[in-house]
This record gives sequence, structure tokens and C-alpha cells, in this order.
Amino acid sequence: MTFKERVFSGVQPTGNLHLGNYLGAIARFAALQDNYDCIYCVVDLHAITVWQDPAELARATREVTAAFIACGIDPKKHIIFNQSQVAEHAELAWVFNCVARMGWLNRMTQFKEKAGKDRENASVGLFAYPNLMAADILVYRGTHVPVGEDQKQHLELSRDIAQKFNNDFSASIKAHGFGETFFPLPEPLIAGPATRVMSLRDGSKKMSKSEPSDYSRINLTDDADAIAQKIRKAKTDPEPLPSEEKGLEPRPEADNLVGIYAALAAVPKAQVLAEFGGAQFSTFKSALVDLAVVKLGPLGAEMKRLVHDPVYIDSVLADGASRAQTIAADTMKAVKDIVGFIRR
Ligand code: AQP
Repeated sequence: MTFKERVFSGVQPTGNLHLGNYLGAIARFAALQDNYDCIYCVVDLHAITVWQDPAELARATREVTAAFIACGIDPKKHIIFNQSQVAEHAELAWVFNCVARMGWLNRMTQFKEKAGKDRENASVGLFAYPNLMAADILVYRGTHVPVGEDQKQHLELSRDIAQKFNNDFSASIKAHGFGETFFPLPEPLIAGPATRVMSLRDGSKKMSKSEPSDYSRINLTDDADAIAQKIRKAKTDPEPLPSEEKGLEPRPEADNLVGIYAALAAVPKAQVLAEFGGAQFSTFKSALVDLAVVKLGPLGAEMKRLVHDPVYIDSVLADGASRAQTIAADTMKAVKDIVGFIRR
């Protein structure tokens, strides 16, 4: 069966958005809008899988929305909304809680990392997070999902859930006239030189909102001085930059900075090394500061302007939610028929 191509992706409103969220996800969201119908969601239901201060959650939800718009996503042509306004996400997630197997979720590395040693005290929601993510995508029968490398395993689980639903209910899917399969198997779109941006303080850890040190990340709302300071203080090694990519393999911090430069300049890493191979980090970091300030400065300024207009932001979310819900409600009607739920 062929499905209408549709892009879906989400970002959690869990703190300050950073360069990893931008290069790994949001910048690519904007790039896809010419070729696909896109639905971009601020996933506030995912955010509360760990404690969120209510006022801060609302602030961060508007900030992520502002980032989507500032990056160039057109909220009229495409859909931008926050997840909790479309109840069908949670409804389908419950069905998927009953399709997915405990063993599948037990293998999820992000749960292990986030729950840490205190597993018994983690929320049930944090464990079931990948089922809700599958519902987010599949309630729109999404076919393509742009994400950073860290979400690859969750995407594979979404495919497994879609496949198992299609198998478990194959007779009912056919009997209700939906053809051979109901859900597409969504494909991850993970590409480019910055699918996993690492911490500026430790090249073995990904850049993350929840890392306590603000020097580990560049926030999208950082001003030019903060960007410059963070890049100048970024951990490096004493060797000059290599001329070829192979030379970056044993040098995670150098590899990370070169990847960031390449992604911001929209060129391959090899081209960055052709220009800076043999240069000292002081020279390279100065060039990276200039590039980062040029690329991120206007974006941060536009985000700050937009968050000062919550009435506009909330109207974008309400309009997006109502258009998203039209699609999601159709899917849920069909799912209810397929599963055997009596409905009005
Ligand atoms: N370091 C990263 N490099 C590339 N892509 C990244 N993403 C996150 N970190 C990096 C991608 O950004 C999108 C939104 O992520 P999210 O906010 O939904 O969740 P996350 O992956 O849990 O983000 P953080 O910043 O690491 O938050 P915390 O600290 O709360 O865990 C996703 O597509 C993700 O792949």
C-alpha cells in the first residue's frame, strides 16, 4: 500500500533550545517544507515524563514555537501546535501501550540513561515515552521523521509498533476496507554533518538541555558575547587541525567543532578541513565564532521578538491544533473500528 508522504517531528519544551536541537532537528524541519506536508509539534506531554515547573513549561512551549517560526517554518502552509491540545495522541498511545511489548521498551537506551540508577523512582510515562512517540507520528500516518541520531532507536520502535498493529489486526483492517496495512512504517531522516552535536565540555556526551553546565551548549537565545565565550572555552586538544576526516577519528572534541562549522556553513566536513587543515584551534575557533554569530544571531533575536507576543504564538498553536485534530480524529475513528471499540 502507498501512503501519502507526510513529515512529522517534535521537540520537547524542557529548557533552553540549543545548537544540537537546531542542527539535528529544527533547521532540517524548515528545509523539508518545500517538498512535504509537514506537522511540527511541541511535545509537552513528553516533557512531563520528568518534573516540569508549570509556569516554565508554558514559557518553554512558547519558546519552542517561536524557534520553529524564527527558523522559517510557515505555520499557515504547514502545521505547528502543542501536543496536549490534540487528545488523540494520548488516546492512540494507550492502544500502543497494549501493542508494544515490555521487552521492547526494556531495551531503550534513553530510558536507561534518563532513569539512571534510581529506576524504581522513574515515572511510568518515562518508560512508556516511545509508545507516545509512535502515536505522535502514526496518528497522522506520518511517513518521514527528521530527528537527531539519539532518536534512532525510538524510531525503530515506532516501526515495530506499526508493523505489529498491522499484523495483529490484519483481518479487521481488511474487513473495514483499509486495504492490507493501516499504518505506514515511518522512516527516520537522519542526515548531515551534525546529527549528534556533542557537549562543548566533553566530546563523549551529547549536547543536552538538561546538562547543568551552560558552557556545555550554545543556546539559541545566547547573544554574540555568550556564543564567543563558549566557543573560546570549548574543550580541544593541543594538536593543529588535521587535513583529512580520518585524522578526526580519535579526537572527539575537534570532530565536534568541525561538524558544527560544516553544518552551519552547509558544506561537507572535508571542505572545512581543506580550508583549516594545519591551523591552530585559536584560528579555527575565531572563524567558528564569526560564523556562529552570523547564523544564530538573527535567529535568537527573532525568537526573543516572537516570545514577547504570546497572543500571536498562542493563536498559531490553536490554529495548528485544530487542523492537526481533523487529521488525528479521522485516524482514531478508523483505529476504533479496527480494534473493535463501539463509537458514537
Ligand atoms: N545533541 C544533539 N545533536 C543533534 N540533535 C539533537 N537533538 C537533541 N539533542 C541533539 C534532537 O533535537 C530534537 C528535539 O529533541 P528533544 O528536545 O525532543 O529531546 P532530547 O533529545 O531529549 O533533547 P535534549 O536537549 O538532550 O534534552 P534533555 O536534556 O532533556 O534530554 C530531536 O530530534 C533530537 O534528536
